[in-house]
Amino acid sequence: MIDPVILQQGSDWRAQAEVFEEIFFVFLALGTLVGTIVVAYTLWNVYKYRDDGDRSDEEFDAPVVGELPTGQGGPKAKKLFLSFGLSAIVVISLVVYAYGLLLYVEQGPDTGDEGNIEITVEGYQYGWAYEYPNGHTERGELIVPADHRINLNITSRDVWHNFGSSRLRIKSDAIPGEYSQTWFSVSSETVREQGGNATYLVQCFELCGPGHSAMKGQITVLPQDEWEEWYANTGNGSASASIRGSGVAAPSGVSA
Ligand SMILES: [Cu+2]
Repeated sequence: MIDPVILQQGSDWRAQAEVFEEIFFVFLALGTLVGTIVVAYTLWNVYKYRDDGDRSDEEFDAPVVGELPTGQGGPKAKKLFLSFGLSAIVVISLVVYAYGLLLYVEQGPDTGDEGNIEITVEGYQYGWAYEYPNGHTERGELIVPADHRINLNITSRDVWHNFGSSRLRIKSDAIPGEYSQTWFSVSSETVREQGGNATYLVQCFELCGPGHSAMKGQITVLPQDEWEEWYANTGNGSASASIRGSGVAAPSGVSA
């Protein structure tokens, strides 16, 4: 059922969380650098042009409102255009860079649609229901395999909700009669690091009624083989009951 080549590709994808962390770090680093330069330059000028009582008023070349400071043969204007040019380069580069990454976040990795798992998420007052491609439904806990792109089609049964998981950096509206899309992917390394199954808290991010704060769920990511075993048994209900909360696959042959 699952192509091993796709699995291989899975480890090269970038999760949304990684992308957002990179954007955050780049903006923080650049902001700190530019801020340090601007503040240092300002303080240096404050010191350099301080009033030490030596200068008479006649020598003072005050700036004139509405005029570019070109009166002194150009050096001041050069400085103005240099700082304006540098700022423009920094801002334009950041816009292009962030826009490119956000397009990736929006579209997700190109998997040729093979191996992707489509899940329908339905919010209701107060909880989450999930429907798998084989028609199996779960409440509260979404169980998915590592190294796959999980596509979520999110909707609502009653009022506006918002499906999100902070650690996965995903968040999408759940609106009655409409479907919004998002995706996520957790690598098998992450699952291994977290001791065999990775769990992520799901919360509602749209005030939807008195039970809003209790509208929680969980995403559980299992290793490929464990998930397949679990999924193969979802038709009869027994495996589903045994895995809930434990994150451990039911022993094979337990059904029948
Ligand atoms: Cu809600």
